[in-house]
Amino acid sequence: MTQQDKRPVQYLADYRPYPFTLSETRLDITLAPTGTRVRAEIDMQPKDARNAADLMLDGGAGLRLGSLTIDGAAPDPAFVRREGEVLTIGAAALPRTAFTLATEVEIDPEANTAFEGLYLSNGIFCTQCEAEGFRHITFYPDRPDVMTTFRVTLRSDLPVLLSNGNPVASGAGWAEWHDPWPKPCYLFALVAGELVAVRGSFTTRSGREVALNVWVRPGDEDRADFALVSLIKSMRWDEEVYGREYDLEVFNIVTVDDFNMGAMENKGLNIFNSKLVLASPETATDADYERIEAVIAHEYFHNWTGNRITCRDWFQLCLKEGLTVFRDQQFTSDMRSAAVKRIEDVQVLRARQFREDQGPLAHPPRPDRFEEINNFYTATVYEKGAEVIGMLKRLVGDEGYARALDLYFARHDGDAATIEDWLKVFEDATGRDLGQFKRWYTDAGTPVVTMTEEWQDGTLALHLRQETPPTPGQPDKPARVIPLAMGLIGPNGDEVLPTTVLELTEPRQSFRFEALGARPVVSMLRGFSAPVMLRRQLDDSARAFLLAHDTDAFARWDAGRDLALSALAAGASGEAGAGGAYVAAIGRLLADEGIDAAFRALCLQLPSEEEVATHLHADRTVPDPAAIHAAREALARDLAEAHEPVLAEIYTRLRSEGPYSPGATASADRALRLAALHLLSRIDGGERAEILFGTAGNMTERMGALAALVRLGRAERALAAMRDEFGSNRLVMDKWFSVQVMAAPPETAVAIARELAARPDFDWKNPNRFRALMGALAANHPAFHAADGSGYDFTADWLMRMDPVNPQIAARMSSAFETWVRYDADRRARARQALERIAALESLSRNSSEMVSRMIA
Ligand code: 0A1
Ligand code: ZN
Repeated sequence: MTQQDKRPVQYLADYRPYPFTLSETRLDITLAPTGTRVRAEIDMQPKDARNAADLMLDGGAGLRLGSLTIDGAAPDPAFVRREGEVLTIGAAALPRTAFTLATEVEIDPEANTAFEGLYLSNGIFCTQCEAEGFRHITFYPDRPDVMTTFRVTLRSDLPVLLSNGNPVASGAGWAEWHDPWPKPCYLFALVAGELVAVRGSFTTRSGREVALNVWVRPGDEDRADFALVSLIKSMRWDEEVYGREYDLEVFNIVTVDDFNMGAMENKGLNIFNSKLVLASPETATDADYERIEAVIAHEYFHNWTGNRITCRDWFQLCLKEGLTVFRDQQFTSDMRSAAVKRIEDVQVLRARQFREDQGPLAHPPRPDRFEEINNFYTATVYEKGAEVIGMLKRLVGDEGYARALDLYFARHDGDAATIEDWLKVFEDATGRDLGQFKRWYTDAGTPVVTMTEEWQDGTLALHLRQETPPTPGQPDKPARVIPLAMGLIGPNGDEVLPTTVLELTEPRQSFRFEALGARPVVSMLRGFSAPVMLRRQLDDSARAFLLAHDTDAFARWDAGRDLALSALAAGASGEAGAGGAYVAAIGRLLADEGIDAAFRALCLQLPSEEEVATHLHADRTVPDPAAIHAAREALARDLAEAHEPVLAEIYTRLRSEGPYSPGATASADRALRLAALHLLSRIDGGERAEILFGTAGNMTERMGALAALVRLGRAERALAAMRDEFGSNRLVMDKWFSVQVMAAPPETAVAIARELAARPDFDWKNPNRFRALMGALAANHPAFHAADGSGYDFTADWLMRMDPVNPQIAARMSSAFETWVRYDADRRARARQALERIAALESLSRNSSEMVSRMIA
């Protein structure tokens, strides 16, 4: 680790308020690629005039300090110390009353390849300050509980100069912005560049007109409309559903090509990874459109849940992220299909968060220690954080939730709050004691709920047991409160008990249902009412029965998934013909015209190989990646052979007609059509895919066809055509890189990745391009876990190359290894070796060092 990276582990228990209050921050920034000058004036006051405290400011090693004054005079140098990332001014050199600290620093945005702080992306100056990026712009108390108003002057010849808040004044080469809402510095942003705006406006419910701008590079204007429309929908929805109104005269969104994450909610100036804004039918898939709509909403919703009410410290990250994900999920459910959205969200949760919870990186939604906070922007903090709120809503009811949220906004507007504050609001609004519920925030791990049934004389008893496996640092976990939504279905398919929520609060608990005429089938965990793994003895015919009759769409889909998983698990352990029940059930589903396309498409998608591995591991079986792959391929082929006529009919009937629409109905038809295509391609040699690739008028179908061709190893022509047509479109070329590795047969994937990485257009310092390739290999389960260790080695080599350039990206990608302990001894040895090579790297970043040491602990 380098000198500046040395910093002790941070503990939640060590939280202390900042000893100074800030009343205004003024920044005057003269932009230049290698020498940007930042003048900062901070008006501040000690909180306790009698007990003087040292003034500690965060400041990265890249800040070249020019001058520092207090009320206009330089302090005695004996009282000024710069150590690591902290500048300390001794209390003796400070006034006891209000004072102004002024600093002047120079920074080098062009050299900033980590994309944290101020950097240049294709000639556009932009910033990323969450979580601790502001310290790379100027000396400052870089912590979320220090809030103040900002006044910013930007100086540059570039035509567009943006910062937070409202525009105050501008002239040739300068612009002034004022943000009247006190905020922590992680929400600061500036943008300067040659940009054009796609403009709109929104009138708030109290009649204020807000100017909306989506800023893109000239030439991209025709791909920004969807984002603008999504923004307007989000603004309206937040007023209607949460009563939240926007609070500035202008809302700016800027797209940049180099961005470590998806997007950022800077006050009034959201900055987006261009892949989450730019879309046209020819270049973006249905999934891209859905994600753009969701992320635009997510960032907008942060204006209240994140900005007006922020986090006291970074341990509370899920206070804003869990809630904002929950809100964007609600929004998407309202805009599209609630049932489909729920199933999609659970798929993501199981694939990413359950996986995280099973391995060495498991942590609670609210961690209590970290070395590098950027390593905690995880599926647990985001997606599980949202699930926890969903459970809370289920426990207190919709009305209780609405009352609690009103109280939250009323009580904490302008605050930097904690999870304790959040739970107290719910307790005060609903009268419910949430002491036990809090464990969902403080304890890691996915509870396993085991259910057994007992049937006698018209009474059904459900015996439930909960256990949460140990996770790092948390060997024993007490019982949690688990809301289990369930229903009962009679043998004739009628529902005999509509959805009821059982509250499991003890390690073991039984529930009885009496006076039942005949033994019903239990539909359990409806709507995925809690993020748990459910274990129950259910034979394939009962699963098929639920898939046919359950009234809850999620539970119905889940019954089909269970059937598929049990077929795949059996297939992977060498059992031949294990998928009979699943294949037959899918046949009935396909024949039922009453079932909508979206649902059928979801049921036709086999669980991913990663998911099968997670399932096996939870069952204490060592997954064999090659066997899982073979079993999945065999099951896909069985499905195709058994249902060829109906699949072919679906494929032909759902041919796209008319202009493209990214809406739920049209995209569901395309999803079903492509699911059919993928199965059919197992038996038609790829003929249909070849034709579709050549004729499709939208990227969704083209990519679907291309993936099928890549899997069959006959995509050469299609790939060349795509490169010729879209070689200059970065976002499409990211897909081009990705699909070749993600869908490649396992034997060839690593070699293909190697070849692609050697191409001159593998611009690896661009996070999207790096992720397109490395993320695709990590997602190709049998290739990443290739028996010869080539997947591990290739990934480790690139992580080592990326780490000094962009530690955040290297560290995030290293989580590809998080499941290494579940595999056989040979693979474990190879994975460990790869991780140890990374650990041994001289000057390894704090980011990667923390990740790797947690993984090999
Ligand atoms: N708050 C953003 C996510 C984000 C976090 C960190 C970043 O840079 C290191 C960038 C964005 C969100 O939830 O969308
Ligand atoms: Zn967020």
